[in-house]
Amino acid sequence: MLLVGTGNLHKLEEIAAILQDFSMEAVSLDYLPPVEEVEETGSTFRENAKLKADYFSRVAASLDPQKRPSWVIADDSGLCVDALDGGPGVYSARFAGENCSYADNNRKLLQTLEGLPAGQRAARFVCTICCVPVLDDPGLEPPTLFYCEGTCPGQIATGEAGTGGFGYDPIFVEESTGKTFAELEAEEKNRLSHRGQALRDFRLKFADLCKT
Ligand code: ITT
Repeated sequence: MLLVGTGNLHKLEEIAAILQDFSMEAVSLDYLPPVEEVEETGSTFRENAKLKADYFSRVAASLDPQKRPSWVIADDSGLCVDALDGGPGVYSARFAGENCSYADNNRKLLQTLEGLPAGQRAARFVCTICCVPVLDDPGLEPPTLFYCEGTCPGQIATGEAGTGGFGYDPIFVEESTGKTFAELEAEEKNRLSHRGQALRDFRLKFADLCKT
């Protein structure tokens, strides 16, 4: 069983769709006893993804062995804008302040880039998945941990367009389609997105690991 360690229901929905026909049953955080919110103190996507995956793996290890998931994945992701030297990056969720809404973040980003010409609005979405085994599994020594990454290039629009997706999707114009992520069908976003790429990478690496 694979535990998908995210408290973000939009991410969960995308991950569930991409892992639909995965070789292992996938469960969400609802499967665990109530968990705390993990403090994302890392300065990179990898560090934060590992913090989350390690924490959920420890909680999962406390479950009855018959009910214990054997693997955990956690996703740390964000939007990196060239004109902001890669920001907001790992601070994407709280760009406009602690407990801000997606709309606050979008407004703040549009305002920050106001007046910047098209050629200088380049950005990319990044997703890092950290996959860890649930600790104290005697069959896995030493613990195998691996990372999967996906990057999706585009531009920050000058206004919002589209109603799909979540977060920065209405203001992120994906490079190959010229549409915002919020204008794409969910399947198309998953085919092109940072998260879709990272999860396809995960599937390959996981399948390889299972072979050895
Ligand atoms: P978990 O840590 O529980 O997974 P979170 O929302 O806090 O949920 P992150 O710390 O990884 O997750 O922050 C990711 C933020 O980056 C997210 O809140 C959005 O603002 C943005 N983001 C990531 N992927 C996105 C996507 O596909 N579309 C739009 N915005 C995205």
